[in-house]
Amino acid sequence: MTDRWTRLKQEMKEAAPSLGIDKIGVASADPFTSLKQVLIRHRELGRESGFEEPDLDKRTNPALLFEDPQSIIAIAVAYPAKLQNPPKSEPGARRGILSRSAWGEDYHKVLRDRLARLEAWLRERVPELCVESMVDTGALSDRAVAERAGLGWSAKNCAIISPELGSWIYLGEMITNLPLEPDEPVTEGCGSCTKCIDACPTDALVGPGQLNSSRCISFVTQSKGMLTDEFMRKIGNRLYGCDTCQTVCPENRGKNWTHQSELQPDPEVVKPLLVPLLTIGNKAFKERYGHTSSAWRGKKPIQRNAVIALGNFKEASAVPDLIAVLEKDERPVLRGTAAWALSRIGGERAEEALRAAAGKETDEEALAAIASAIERIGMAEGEGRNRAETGGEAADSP
Ligand code: B12
Ligand code: SF4
Ligand code: SF4
Repeated sequence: MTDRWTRLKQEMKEAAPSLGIDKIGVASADPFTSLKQVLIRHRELGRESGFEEPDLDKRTNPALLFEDPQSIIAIAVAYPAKLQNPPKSEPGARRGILSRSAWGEDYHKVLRDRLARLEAWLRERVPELCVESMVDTGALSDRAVAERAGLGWSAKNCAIISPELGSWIYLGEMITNLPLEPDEPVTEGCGSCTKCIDACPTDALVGPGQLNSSRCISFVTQSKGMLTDEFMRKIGNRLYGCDTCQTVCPENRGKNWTHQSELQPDPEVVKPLLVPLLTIGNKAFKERYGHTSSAWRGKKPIQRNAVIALGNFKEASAVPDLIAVLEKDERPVLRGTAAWALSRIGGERAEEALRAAAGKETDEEALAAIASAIERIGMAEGEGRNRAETGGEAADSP
């Protein structure tokens, strides 16, 4: 005879689509002992991003987060990978791109909603239910929980890849007092493929499933300071996040999930014109981006990345706009980055503006960026190249 908990688990999985959940699995709430060793080593090697929960005991021991935990229910919600009728990025109208994880409504909100629906569904059947739900910002490793619950395998690009859904999935979980039988981890894996490691623009994937976060473009786009020349070149036209190690993945071929209405993108928001972003006000930024997961670091990193993208496109028509940033923006990081972009585009007007700015700039870091920009522009001219006429490199356009 199937017992109450086996039946409940079965019914819960059957109910998943009606709760807006694409896959559900159950993990034991035992400590994540081997993960703890991995996280200790990860920290020792300086590979953390700083966005993780710092307490490694809490990260790996559900009993420190919940009294007498009996199981963890892991959920996955699938998101789209393709834009319908994407607006063209072309000379005079260059565009940047937000990573797919920032398309549509902020996934934290969407997954919290799904976890709340699941909790209500469970409570109707088990009134004594206790849960602690989390998405991304919770203490647990969402990927480690998902892997243990059989949602997918832990892949070489670090993502959890579901055999049915691919890696375009958000993860969340709920620690519970329900003694549900754990699922088995999936048996599929990456095999001999290394496409993601080979494609990573900064060699941030230092081994299978091992990321040096400080080199990951996703992290770099979310940082707030002045970037190095190497990172500015490699960002391409990414405004937030990076999808390269997932777009090249054969497991994602043909996968584009369009059934979650809140997660569908507005192409003009996720592939926006770059020039208007340079001067977007706080109110307009909040209206356009406030509902997406890209807004959590504020508008400054996105604006800095827009300046970089124009430089990478060598978009000569944007020179006056970039000069305005160089001369008038209140933020030294934006002024310094504009100097870099102008030097990448080149031309007399850019050079004149840089020389004038060098005489007026008072911030040390911005001044150093202007000095390097003047040097770079001089060198480019010495080589006799008209850089303003060469086409720029773009990345990750869907
Ligand atoms: C910090 C963080 C980042 C950092 C660092 C990412 C990283 N890989 O460590 C930065 C800002 C770079 C980042 C980027 C991205 N992130 Co992020 N991020 C997180 C966060 C908050 C913590 C991750 C973490 O602790 N990493 C430390 C590593 C060491 O542990 P882990 O990946 O959690 O666990 C794995 C390893 O320990 C490994 N492992 C275990 N034992 C062993 C043993 C060996 C020998 C090895 C090699 C590995 C290994 O297996 C575990 C399970 O996969 C999670 C949310 C959460 N609370 O967990 C989201 C999360 C991982 N991010 C997510 C997403 C979507 C992204 C991006 C795709 C966003 C984008 N488009 O730009 C990129 C992908 C970059 C990448 N290749 O990983 C999703 C992943 C969904 C999925 N399908 O896997 C998560 C789960 C958020 C969510 N709730 O949906 N992220
Ligand atoms: S998100 Fe981009 S930079 Fe980071 S590991 Fe993947 S491909 Fe490399
Ligand atoms: S690209 Fe290949 S190695 Fe990388 S995650 Fe996909 S299947 Fe695994």
